Amino acid sequence: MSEKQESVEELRNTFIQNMLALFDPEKHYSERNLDRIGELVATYMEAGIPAETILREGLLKGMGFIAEKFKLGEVFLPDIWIASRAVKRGMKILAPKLIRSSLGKKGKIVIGTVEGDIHDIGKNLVIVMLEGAGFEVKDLGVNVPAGRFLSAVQESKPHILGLSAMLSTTMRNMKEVIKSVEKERYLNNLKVIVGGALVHQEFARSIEADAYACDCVEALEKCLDIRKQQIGAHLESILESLFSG
Ligand code: B12
Repeated sequence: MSEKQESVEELRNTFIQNMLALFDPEKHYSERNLDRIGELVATYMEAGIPAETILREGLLKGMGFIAEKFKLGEVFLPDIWIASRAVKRGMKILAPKLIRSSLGKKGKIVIGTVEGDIHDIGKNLVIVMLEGAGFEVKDLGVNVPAGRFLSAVQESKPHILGLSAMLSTTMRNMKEVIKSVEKERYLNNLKVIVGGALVHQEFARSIEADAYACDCVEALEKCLDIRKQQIGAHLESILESLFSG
C-alpha cells in the first residue's frame, strides 16, 4: 500500500470511529454532540471521504447501533428520535454530493408504511434521499391500509409506489397492496419498490414487487434505475406508434 493510500485508509478509520462514538452512550453520545453532526460530516467530506462512505459507514451504521441498544433496553425512544434527526441532518449535507453522480431524473413516488405498522424512521430517511435527488414524494405516513394506497395511486398517478414494513406480521400486508394496484401496474407501468429491516430480495420476488432496496442509498439507486427503464419504454412506445402504419 502506498503512503497516500495508507493515509486515506487511516482517515477513513478515524472517521468511522468518531462517527460511531457519537451514537454510543458509553462514548460521546449526547443530544448536543449529535446536533453538531453536520460539522463533522462537512469536515470529513472536505477531507475527501466519499459521501456514500459517510452515509453508509457512519450515519446508517450509527443509527443501526443505537437501534440495537434500544432493542436491548439500554436507550429509550427519545434517543432514537435524536439519532434519526442527526442522520437526517447529515443526509441533507450529503445529498447534493450523493446525487451528483446519478442521472438525477425526476419522477413521482407515493410511499407509506403498510397497515398494522407504525415504524417510520427508515421510510423517512428514504424520503430524504429521494427528495434530495429531485423526486416528488407523497408520503402517506404509517399504518396505511391497502385501499388508501390504491386511492393515492389513482389520484396522484405516481411512477413508483414505495412500501415499508418492519414487522414479520406486517410484511405480508405488502402483498395485499401489490395486488390492489395490479391494474395500475399493467395500464400505467407503475413499479413497486419494497423495503424494511426484515424484507429481503427473495421475499420481494415472492410478493411480485418490482424492486427491493436494503437501505436508503440503494433505494435511490433503484428508483433512478426504474425511471430510466420507464423513460426508455415510453420512448419505445412513441417510436412504435410513429413508425407503425
Ligand atoms: C425504533 C423501533 C421501534 C419504534 C418505532 C419508532 C418509529 N417511529 O419508527 C417503536 C418503539 C414505536 C417500535 C414499536 C414496535 N416494535 Co420496533 N423496532 C424499532 C427498532 C429498534 C429500530 C427500527 C429503526 O428505526 N431502524 C433504523 C432505520 C434507519 O433502519 P430501517 O428501519 O431498517 O430502514 C432502512 C431500510 O430498512 C430501508 N427501508 C425502510 N423502509 C423502506 C421503504 C422502501 C420503499 C425502501 C426501498 C427501503 C426502505 O431504508 C432505511 C434507511 O436506510 C427495530 C430493530 C431493528 N434493528 O430494526 C425494532 C423492531 C422492528 N420492532 C419490533 C417489534 C416487535 C415492535 C413492536 C411489536 C414491539 C411491541 N411489542 O410493542 C412494536 C410494533 C408497533 C407497530 N404496530 O408497528 C421487532 C420486529 C420483529 C419481527 N420479527 O417482526 C424489531 C425488529 C425489534 C426486535 N428484534 O424485536 N419499534
